[in-house]
Amino acid sequence: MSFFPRRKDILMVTPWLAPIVWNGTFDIDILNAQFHQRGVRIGLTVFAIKKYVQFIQQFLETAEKFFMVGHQVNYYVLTDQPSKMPNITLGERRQLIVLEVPAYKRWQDITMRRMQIIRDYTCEQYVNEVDYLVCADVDMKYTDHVGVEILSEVFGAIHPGFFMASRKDFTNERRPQSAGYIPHDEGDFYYTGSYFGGTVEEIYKLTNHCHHAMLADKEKNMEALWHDESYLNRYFLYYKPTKVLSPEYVWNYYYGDPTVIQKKRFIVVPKDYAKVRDKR
Ligand code: 4GW
Ligand code: MN
Repeated sequence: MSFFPRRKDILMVTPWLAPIVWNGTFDIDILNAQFHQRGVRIGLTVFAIKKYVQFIQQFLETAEKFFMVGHQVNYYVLTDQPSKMPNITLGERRQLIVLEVPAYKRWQDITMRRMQIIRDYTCEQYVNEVDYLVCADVDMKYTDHVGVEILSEVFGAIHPGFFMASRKDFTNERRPQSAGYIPHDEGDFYYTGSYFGGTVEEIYKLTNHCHHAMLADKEKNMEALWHDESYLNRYFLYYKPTKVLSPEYVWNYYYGDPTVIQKKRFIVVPKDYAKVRDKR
């Protein structure tokens, strides 16, 4: 029955013919065989700066259970407090690499400067060690399978709050002067800033582009509405992802438990804002 669509309740392919990855649309055994044949190496980058160090243990422990099981994985944890990194026993062919990075004063800079830092480590280190990079927020945990089905040249994930929204309601940057600008009648999906990835080369291009967009705005004393997420959305409008992850891959129970989301694979850990955030 291979000529019948696997699911009829969701969009399985974008208008530019990139797969949208949903539960039930792929055969993980075929994909695993293909990626094992190539001996693929995967890097997972995650930032744990200031009070966000408290999220790293659960992030890594759940990644050990669900993220790319059976494949070679390098965790790159970028932190201002290397001594606070947990001691975790990792599976075979999995390693933890802690990289010390500065803690910017403003939280907007902490999140936005991730683009610059990833870019810099991409040519210095990642390119020698891995084939693909997955870049994630740390205030998350894995709760179900996330494997090689997500990998492709460059991929983004649909924000869980916007997969049913119309494009005029996407929270894109709407000021034409901003380097994150997207007009009301443009934009394919609203992508989350919490999860993206691709080949090391493509992630170099993506992070370099987003970093320069941020700098261009800074020159004008501007900052896009949702910071790095806005620049990422603008990037994906012009450089379309070759795979799009459904919100299964970045679910947030704040948006409930709709039946179309059959699996919640990677979910937002609710934050006690008073404990993790500064007042500024
Ligand atoms: C407000 O006080 C802050 S602090 C907002 C973000 C902060 C922050 C973010 C931080 O102090 N340390 C840190 O490591 N981050 C990293 O940026 C961390 O990886 C986090 O997951 C990512 C994005 O910030 P977020 O998760 O708070 O953003 P949302 O709420 O949009 O997921
Ligand atoms: Mn987050």
